[in-house]
Amino acid sequence: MKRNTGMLMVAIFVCAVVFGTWAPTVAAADAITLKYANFPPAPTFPCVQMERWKTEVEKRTAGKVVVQTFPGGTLLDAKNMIDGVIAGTADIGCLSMAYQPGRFMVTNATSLPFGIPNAKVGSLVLWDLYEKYKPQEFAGVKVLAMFTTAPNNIMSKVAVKSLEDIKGLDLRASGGAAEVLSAWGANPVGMPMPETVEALQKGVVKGLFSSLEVMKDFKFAETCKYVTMTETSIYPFTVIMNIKSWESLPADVKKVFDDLRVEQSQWTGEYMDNHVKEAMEWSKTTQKVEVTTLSSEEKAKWNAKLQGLTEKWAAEAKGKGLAADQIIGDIKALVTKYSK
Ligand code: DTR
Repeated sequence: MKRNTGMLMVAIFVCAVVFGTWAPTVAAADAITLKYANFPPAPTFPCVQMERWKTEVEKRTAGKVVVQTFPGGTLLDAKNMIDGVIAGTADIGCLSMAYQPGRFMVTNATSLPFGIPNAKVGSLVLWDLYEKYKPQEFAGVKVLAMFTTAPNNIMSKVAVKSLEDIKGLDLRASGGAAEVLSAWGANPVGMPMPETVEALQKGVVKGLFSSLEVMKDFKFAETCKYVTMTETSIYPFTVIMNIKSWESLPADVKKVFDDLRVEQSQWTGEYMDNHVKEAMEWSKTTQKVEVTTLSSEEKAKWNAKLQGLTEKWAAEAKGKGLAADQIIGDIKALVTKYSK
């Protein structure tokens, strides 16, 4: 009996390896262990992309690198992410630039209303922008990926069908998205995404402005029964690595990480776009969420309110010595290029 069981186990193992259903990544005794911090809960997209990166890295380095992941702010939270990575609390961290807009001026320019149609395009635009400018905001870290959310829409407890409806409405948003809400007359309330769950429950906010996959991932569809499609702006994200941890890596591992940068950025954009569709199907069918699409007449009124935002960002950026007009021109050209 014992012998049969043993034989069976061996047979299963051989089949799994031969047919590729299980690739053993046996960590070498002297494997390099890297701590990867993330701020939102495990099922959300920043953590899904983190697990995908871990899997790819462990596979492509054949166990030479082991990535320990820390979702849910267990190692670093949203606001101390970059400083924690610079200090070495984590080797790698996932950062939402919108939570410190003044610190990440260049990359946050992508959150202006430039009509980025989806997360795939947003991610490719953001990556190219980063590559061209190598902004000072990331001077102390190695950048491993850049990606954006899908466009932001309004999720709320009350129906929003006109500018009248949004006037004075307390909606959660950060960075560029908060500026958009202000321009529409809403009252933006800034806080990192994980805090929004409680804020909605307690009635501190009446809804939020974000990409729509959160309707499912944070179960916002249970409280926010209305979605207003604005498809206005995105949130930029990056994955950064402590510079000393990066420099201590052997050349072959560095190559694996470098080769993954654009691939991972695009993968995340595509994952996000597909997941938004899935989350909205779920929200409509199981949660009876009502979706409002603004008429083109109404949308024109909303768009008109946003005209000053880019100039406002440009004035601030110029004050910081940045080539604001060139950055804006590049983003617009990249959006056109990748939207084709
Ligand atoms: N709405 C932005 C970005 C964002 C979109 N989905 C998620 C999921 C988990 C964390 C952040 C986000 C924000 O609130 O930061």
